[in-house]
Amino acid sequence: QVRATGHSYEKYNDWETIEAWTEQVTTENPDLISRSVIGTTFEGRNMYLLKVGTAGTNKPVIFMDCGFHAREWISPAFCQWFVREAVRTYGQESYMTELLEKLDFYVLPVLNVDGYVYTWTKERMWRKTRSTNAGSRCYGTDLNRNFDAGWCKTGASQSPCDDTYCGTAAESEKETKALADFIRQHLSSIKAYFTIHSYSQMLIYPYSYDYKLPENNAELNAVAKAAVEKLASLYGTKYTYGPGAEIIYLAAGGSDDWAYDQGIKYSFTFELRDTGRYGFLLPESQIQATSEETLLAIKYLANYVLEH
Ligand code: ING
Ligand code: ZN
Repeated sequence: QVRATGHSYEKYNDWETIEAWTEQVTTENPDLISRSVIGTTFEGRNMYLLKVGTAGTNKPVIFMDCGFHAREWISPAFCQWFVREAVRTYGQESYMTELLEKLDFYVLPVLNVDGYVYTWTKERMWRKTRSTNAGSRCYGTDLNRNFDAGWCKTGASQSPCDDTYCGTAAESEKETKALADFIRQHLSSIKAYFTIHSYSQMLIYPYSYDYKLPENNAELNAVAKAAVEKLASLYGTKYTYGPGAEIIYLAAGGSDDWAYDQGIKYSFTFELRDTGRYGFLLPESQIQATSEETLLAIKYLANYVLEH
């Protein structure tokens, strides 16, 4: 058995440590967690997915991913924190217990594994994947510009050397394809989609590829407002919320817009702490507070989805 030696929920963990942790946390909590591999990355690493919830058939599902962008280290740290809090508080805290009995969380701790490894070994501010681009010396595609949602129409680059390069086609990246395939295969049970990024303290919902509003805009606005109020209740951290095109920028090919257009009516992008003082280099001393406040918003949203 592989041991996650050196793993800490209050530190940023390298990929080897996170990979070992996925195995250990699964082995130690067999009644609540199962692990699968939904695909492999460009460089051949496994893409792990943890299913978190009590046994049961036909349970509704909430899908959550972390680590789209390599340098946003607080994101994988939050996914790990979330899984630990789920198993730690199950049977102790009524809200979490009820959630885990009534639904399953699918948690993908790191989507862009190759990029994440690269930020640890070579270049801390790397964002994209590490795939090669024909006819260019530059590497990588922006996974959050690679989904089939107004693909590459706006707020994305067609140049492989840019940070927002959209790829040669929608789902050209193995990581995008594996995630999209999994979601398509589980569409009938997935009730909500959460994707965790940093930074800017925002709760974003569709659309980002166009100024049009989602059909349930009024509902999403009210739910987002309540979720950021929950989040702020712990440490006063202020979030803005709204449709991506309005509150951040026009950007086509994002996973939240794609998931929404697949029929997942509760689709949110979180931009965690901070607002720029440390930016992507958020100190490890803030992992606990960031994760605890975010957990409140996620639990609120999960409960809302369960009741609607
Ligand atoms: N921000 C997101 C990005 O991919 C975003 C913002 C959200 C764009 C949803 C499109 C859709 O640019 C970060 N920090 O990555
Ligand atoms: Zn991001």
